[in-house]
Amino acid sequence: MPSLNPFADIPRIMTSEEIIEFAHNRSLRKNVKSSLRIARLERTRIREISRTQEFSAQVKAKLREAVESFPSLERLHPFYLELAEILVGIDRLKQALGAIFNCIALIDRIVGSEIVAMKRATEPEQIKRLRSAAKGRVSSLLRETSGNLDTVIKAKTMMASLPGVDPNSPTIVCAGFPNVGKSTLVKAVSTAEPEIAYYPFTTREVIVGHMTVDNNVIQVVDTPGILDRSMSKRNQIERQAIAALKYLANVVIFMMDPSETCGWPFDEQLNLYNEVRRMFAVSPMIVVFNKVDITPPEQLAAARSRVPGAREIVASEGLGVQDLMIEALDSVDLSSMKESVRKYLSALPRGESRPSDT
Ligand SMILES: Nc1nc2c(ncn2[C@@H]2O[C@H](COP(=O)(O)OP(=O)(O)OP(=O)(O)O)[C@@H](O)[C@H]2O)c(=O)[nH]1
Ligand SMILES: [Mg+2]
Repeated sequence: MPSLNPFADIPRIMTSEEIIEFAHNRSLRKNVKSSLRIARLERTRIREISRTQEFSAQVKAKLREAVESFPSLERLHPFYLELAEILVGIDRLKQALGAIFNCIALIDRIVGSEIVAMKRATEPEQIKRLRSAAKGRVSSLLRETSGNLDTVIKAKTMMASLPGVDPNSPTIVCAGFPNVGKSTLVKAVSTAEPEIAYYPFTTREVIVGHMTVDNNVIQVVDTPGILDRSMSKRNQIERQAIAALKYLANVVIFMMDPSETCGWPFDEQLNLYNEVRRMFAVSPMIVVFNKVDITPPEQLAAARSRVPGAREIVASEGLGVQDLMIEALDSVDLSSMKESVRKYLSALPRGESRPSDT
């Protein structure tokens, strides 16, 4: 099955030096049979022109492949487009792809003029020099564009490592401050295998897990923690979480840690909650207090008065998780599946052996 990530199936893109070496080797393999009755000058001419043409054709094919195998930015799902912007920069990427494509016509011009000269040459040595010159000029052009190829290679590598998302599956996105227990929840209910740790910034990329219920696939998305600061100060990792909220979420589970053992005061978490609510007013949002097992009662009471109606869970023990997920499904209008989801969640073993995608 092709991957849901449009970058996952792009063939490997070669660097400038790799293309030069590849095309050079291919051109030397080109053995042109010509009758020994033809004079040495003509035999040399036929062989050297043919090798020059082969070198040029191989270089152009590799450049064209780099550009054409790259997913069309115009048709990209907005989540991937935003991630390409965050991780590489769309303008830089477009400029790199355009520059690589322009090289193809330049190569035709360079090689065309050298071949004209080869056709007119009167000495075998002169023809060989002209082939060498053609190869040298094309190689210089490739080296000049090596930064563009490196940009496209880097973009491909970074984008290919992103999770596959199905835009047609209902999607629950879990977000909040770092270390509040987002991954613990996503891991408990889905196939995702995020790392869980006692320190913040454990999750550094968007992770997609699945709940398969009655042949329906629901995506459950774990995100990196976001801090309470202006958008322009947010780093690449936080901006990936924002992109998931913006482009993937049918419903958001916004998780807060009233115990503050995450390392940040409740007030700051509340500021982020209010910002996320404002930014994504269209998505239904469920606010949840996690770690209520270790929250002192007076601290919990204060939190309740600041955010009335927040759900309370202990993600690490599975307490309150079923009802939370059912409410999330209600919000994405999958309420008809409620009973099946309840059964699915009840059947899940705690901890070690959970369903996997493979
Ligand atoms: N006491 C208690 N600890 C919890 C609970 N849920 C999670 N934890 C712990 O909190 C710590 C952080 O959990 P994670 O799931 O990694 O938190 P996260 O929000 O994904 O963190 P980042 O990826 O760094 O943003 C881990 O040590 C968990 O074991 C809970 O309900 N109660
Ligand atoms: Mg995490």
